[in-house]
Amino acid sequence: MRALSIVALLCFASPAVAFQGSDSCSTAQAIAGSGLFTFDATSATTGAEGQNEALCYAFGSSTIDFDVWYEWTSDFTGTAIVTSCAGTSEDTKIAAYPGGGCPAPNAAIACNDDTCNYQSTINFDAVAGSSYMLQVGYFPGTTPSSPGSFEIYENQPVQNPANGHYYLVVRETVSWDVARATAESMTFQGIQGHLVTFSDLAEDQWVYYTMTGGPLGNAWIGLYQDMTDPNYSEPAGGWVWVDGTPLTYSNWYTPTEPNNGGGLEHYGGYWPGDQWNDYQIADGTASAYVVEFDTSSSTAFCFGDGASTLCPCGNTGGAGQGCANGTGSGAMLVATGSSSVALADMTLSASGLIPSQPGLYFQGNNAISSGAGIQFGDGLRCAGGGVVRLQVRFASGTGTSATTADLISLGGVVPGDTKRYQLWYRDPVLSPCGSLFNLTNGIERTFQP
Ligand SMILES: [Ca+2]
Ligand SMILES: [Ca+2]
Ligand SMILES: [Ca+2]
Ligand SMILES: [Ca+2]
Repeated sequence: MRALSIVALLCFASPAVAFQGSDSCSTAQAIAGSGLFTFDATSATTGAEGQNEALCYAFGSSTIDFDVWYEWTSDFTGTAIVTSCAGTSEDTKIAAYPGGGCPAPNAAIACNDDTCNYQSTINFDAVAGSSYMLQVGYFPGTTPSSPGSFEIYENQPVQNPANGHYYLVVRETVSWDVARATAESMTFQGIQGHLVTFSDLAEDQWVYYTMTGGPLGNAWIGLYQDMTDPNYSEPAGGWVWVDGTPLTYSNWYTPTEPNNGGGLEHYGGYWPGDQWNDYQIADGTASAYVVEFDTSSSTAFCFGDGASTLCPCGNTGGAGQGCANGTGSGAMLVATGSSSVALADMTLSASGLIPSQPGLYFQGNNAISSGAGIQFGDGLRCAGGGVVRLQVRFASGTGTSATTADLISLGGVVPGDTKRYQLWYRDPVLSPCGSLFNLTNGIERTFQP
């Protein structure tokens, strides 16, 4: 009985057979939630509503031929994407209106003709439980020849498994400076966004081809020409990334770009085919932009520099270091790798240690004394509370060491955690205060999925 009822439920819920759209908005097909929905306009007529919307104007016409209608109820509050990009090879046009029956004139909240080849993608702000009228039809003069499908989903950042960063495509035609400002006003999991920046071809291609399941088309990226840069020259000099990422990799459309067309092209974006063009700032062919959310960086804290908690015997270390050890200066701890729990590629490393001596890398939940630390041995104890011993490592002959273990697993780190780290190391001969051990500065990091 149980197996039968699950099968029955699956059949009933399958949108591939259940929905084809209604020829008239007055009898719009009710659909709900995210998923794939079919449309069949092969016997549809062109209705009276939604035929003169300013938002629908494209290639000299606002009409949507052979339209079929749905009333869609959202199950999320966020940006709804409705797209036919993967669902048909025909020349569609899609519009959305407030729910509750046939729309009034000029009530469209989104409309699109071509996003990916001749197929269409719209996005609009949806509220859970609210309904919206969706009009799926054809570019004027095009005759439907077969049924197709469209997908509805919430636009959320997607994680790149290679670097742990999250990326979001916003389908909106805005100028480059508006795209940049909007990207930088967004946050995801506590991390500020920025227009996408590329470190290498792999990241570039993942964004263009993989993250949305198909070629992205023309879209802004976080590249611009800094006319105050000493290397500025037209057309190729002075290009920089918005976030200060070094421009070590470029992917201009060859051989013609950048060409500073019209003398005004100083903003970077994709051209079809995963290559870049220099555009004017308000070039209307860039119909999307890509936002990137890096993983969080680490923050160093609790220094033996005499500015806060004093070192135990006046053994002040240098800037950014722990208290001075037998070498005469302090040891410094840094973290590398991402703060992605899934990637688990974080490494701690230290320099300025006593050569060949052991040290214990450890994790704490808290920053002691609000991050100022307390005196402990020859140094300051910065991390405490729920201490986890991570790994013992011996320093090299030049006083450096690094972890080799999976710190995420050892530390029981889950997304959203903030952890503090420190290295406690031996100083057996020239220990300035005589306790024979010392510590580095602390490192604090907040983790993402
Ligand atoms: Ca189209
Ligand atoms: Ca990047
Ligand atoms: Ca230029
Ligand atoms: Ca150009």
